[in-house]
Amino acid sequence: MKSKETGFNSRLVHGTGKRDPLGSVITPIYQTSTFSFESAEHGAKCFAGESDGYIYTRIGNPTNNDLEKSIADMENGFGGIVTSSGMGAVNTLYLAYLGAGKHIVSHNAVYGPARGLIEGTYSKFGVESTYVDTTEINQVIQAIRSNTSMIYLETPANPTIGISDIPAIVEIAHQHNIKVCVDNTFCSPYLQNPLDMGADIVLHSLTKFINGHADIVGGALVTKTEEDYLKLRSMMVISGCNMDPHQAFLVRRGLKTLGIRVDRAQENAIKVASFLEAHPKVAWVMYPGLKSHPQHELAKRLMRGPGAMISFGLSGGLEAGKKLMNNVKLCILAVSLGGIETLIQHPASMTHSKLSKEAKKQGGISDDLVRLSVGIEESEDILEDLSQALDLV
Ligand code: LCS
Repeated sequence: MKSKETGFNSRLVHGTGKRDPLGSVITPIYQTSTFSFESAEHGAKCFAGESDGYIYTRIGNPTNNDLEKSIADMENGFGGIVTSSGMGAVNTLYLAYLGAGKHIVSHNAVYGPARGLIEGTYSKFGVESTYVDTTEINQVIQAIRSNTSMIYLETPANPTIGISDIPAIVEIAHQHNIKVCVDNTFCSPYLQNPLDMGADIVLHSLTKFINGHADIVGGALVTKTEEDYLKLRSMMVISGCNMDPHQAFLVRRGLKTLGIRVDRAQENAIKVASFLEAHPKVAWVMYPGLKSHPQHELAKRLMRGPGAMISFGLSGGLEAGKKLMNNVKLCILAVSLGGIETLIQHPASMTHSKLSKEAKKQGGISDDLVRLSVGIEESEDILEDLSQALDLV
């Protein structure tokens, strides 16, 4: 294990410092479903229960474990678990901590399917939920019940970019023995470490900034304690939410450049947000780096930078937004985020389309909301593209 004193980017590149026994600089892809018991460390034949080596890839795989250790290290956690997708991580978490009669409190603007899974599926098994604006601490306090077992935050939230006060919510939650999980996808561990603020579990869609190249889907959970780690790992294994080793290899490769990618995308995003805020056809912009963001000061306290995600609305509303999205040339009209290319999308009809009208309204997912995931292209090119598309609105 590399010392925590080593800088973030060095730890990203060198990982946990454990080298492959054959000297491969890059952790190889162990593309196998099963492992010979004979090859376990003992050097002799052994049977399940006697083996301390790898057994079966759903249970554990060296390529996956290398990624898990690196992500846990980035989040200053006890241990990490990688999953088939971000939603695989969400489902593993819910399965492990929720059950009939249990209650979850969450942000009304979390990633749509993370809410949809509770309201559409877990509710059938007796799980109760309350969705509030977790950027307002009083709403969180009022939502807590005697059977609340988890507070699930997403900050900044998708797609409203609202910021929740992690340390303040953790303090209240822990007084009631409630676990706090934070979806840290929008920041990545480069910009925010929720476990250091007291959260119990951190969740990531690795599909986004951590992999960063829009070529896989994946998820991760990192825990502060061994107890939570074992609980989540056994649930991931039994529910079959495991990652494939080839997927893990690609994510590990992407992770190495997380710092420089986020630095560059964020540099661009700061310019894009200022450009949009000053544009006469833009009605509003939500970006943590702007003084106009309602939680600008809180963002500066929790995050090491404002990130690369921006939401905005045009004065001409939905129709104007559609024209803008149909006329961009460099930016790509697509869902997902956190990759090297700038993506633009319309949450109300795309990522959050399955939510009820009422849930969208409650969560502030307005029809005019356009979401930008700023990439690492030349900032001048992104600005020029948005400018020419806005001229056509
Ligand atoms: N958490 C957040 C904050 C997300 O944005 C997403 C996906 C997930 C979890 C789920 O991860 P996945 O299973 O897709 O790896 N967000 C998407 C989005 O905004 N556009 O497309 C997917």
